[in-house]
Amino acid sequence: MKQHTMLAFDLGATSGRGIIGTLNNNRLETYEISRFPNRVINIHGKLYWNLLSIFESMKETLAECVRRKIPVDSIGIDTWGVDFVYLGKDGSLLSMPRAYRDPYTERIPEQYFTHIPREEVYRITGTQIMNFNSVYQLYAARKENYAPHLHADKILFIPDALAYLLTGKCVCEYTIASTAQLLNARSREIEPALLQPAGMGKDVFPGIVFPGEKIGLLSELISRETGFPRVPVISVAGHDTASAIAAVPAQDEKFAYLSSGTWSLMGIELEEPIITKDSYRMNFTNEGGIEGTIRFLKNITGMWILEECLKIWKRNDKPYDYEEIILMAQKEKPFQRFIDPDSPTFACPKDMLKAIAEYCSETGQLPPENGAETVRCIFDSLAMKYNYVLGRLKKFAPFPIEKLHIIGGGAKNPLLNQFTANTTGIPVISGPAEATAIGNLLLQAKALGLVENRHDMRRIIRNGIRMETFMPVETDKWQKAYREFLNITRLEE
Ligand code: LFR
Repeated sequence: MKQHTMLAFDLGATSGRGIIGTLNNNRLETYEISRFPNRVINIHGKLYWNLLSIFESMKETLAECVRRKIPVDSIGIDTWGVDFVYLGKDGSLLSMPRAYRDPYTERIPEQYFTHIPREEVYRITGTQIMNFNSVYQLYAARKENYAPHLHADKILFIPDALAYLLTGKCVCEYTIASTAQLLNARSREIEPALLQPAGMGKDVFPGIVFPGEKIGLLSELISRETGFPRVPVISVAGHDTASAIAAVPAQDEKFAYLSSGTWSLMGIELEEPIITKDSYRMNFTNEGGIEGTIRFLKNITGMWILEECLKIWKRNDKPYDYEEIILMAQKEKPFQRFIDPDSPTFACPKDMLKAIAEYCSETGQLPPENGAETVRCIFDSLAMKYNYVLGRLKKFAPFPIEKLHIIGGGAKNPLLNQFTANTTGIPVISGPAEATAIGNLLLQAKALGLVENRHDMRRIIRNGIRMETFMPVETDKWQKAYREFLNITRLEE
């Protein structure tokens, strides 16, 4: 078999990366070729992503491949969900994309539900109600009379927007579209009625394409500018979480996954959506996966809280690295205080340390006094929240959940992996940490006809990475602390 080399662009809320993957005899070798910052920019109180800077970094990555003589056969792009850009009639970008943490959607869903009731929106889409979903962003933009919204001819989600900048072709990739709360979960098409309150019709979205289809060739202009050949840009699973889940190295279907990064996405893989009164009440989502699968999952606030604390410590001349943080937490006394990571106070506070301290005071607990106490509180609380969501997930799973696969950057935290095994009482298997990029690369390989299906993909991953298993220990102690966590956070079981 000819050796194939692919380039994955994997964009998260804090950084973007170019990853080269080479598939040779069913072995995938990967390495990072570029890494660039991604951040939110505040302009007159509105929060934006700097799409042009991302685009520039992508072009520099292409030029770097040329400099290093890497013979790339295709390109794929995955990013975070829900955000989008508006294009004008002439195809020009009307503005930078608003960032999902922009408070413009605060209290907007409730107003939207005066047009279409909340239950109805969930019944059609099966998507969890979160105020940053594209449907509410569009409605908020309409209410603001946001000029790009009023003049839009087309809307492209972030991976589609970047593919458009690279190829000039407009598509609406299915997995990323499924985060918008605009898709009909059954027909997998945009539901026009849901766009009406935002004053738009279905034709603002290009036709849906599925992972594995080709979007187009790299544009002649960029090819000339960078020296990079005109290879196909492939529609992978444009949503980072979908790409990550495609890369869960599971052997059978009896698993739950936790895709751990800025967000922690916990769920199961299904053949059909589950849209019931209970899934509505517990706000589980049915996002689109590869090969017709459904990602039945829940968003849990993940490393975001820690990332925000790290930023503050860095500003205060305490630039802790990840290993130090883990060591600090390990040495600290357990279960001194708990937070609910998903409390709205942690969504976008000006000062995360203050937000944690206030939460503790309000719930009758002593606020953390130093970095070690803070990180221990974050890790204890995350592990507890994972157990809480897993308990709910078990009620829906059509199979016994026998293990939890933790993938993504957060999988590199052995302490939290062990805590999670202890609190959930099931084995935790960690890795790959690079799941999003690996999923992206193997979906390109599938589009090129090099692998057959997700089972093949997962076998390649299993053979190629080091996985670690964490068996539950001290479960009684953790169960007791879990009761305490439920008491403090007032979460109902
Ligand atoms: C993870 C993620 C989640 C999505 C959140 C916001 O990076 O894509 O799946 O809910 O970001 O887009």
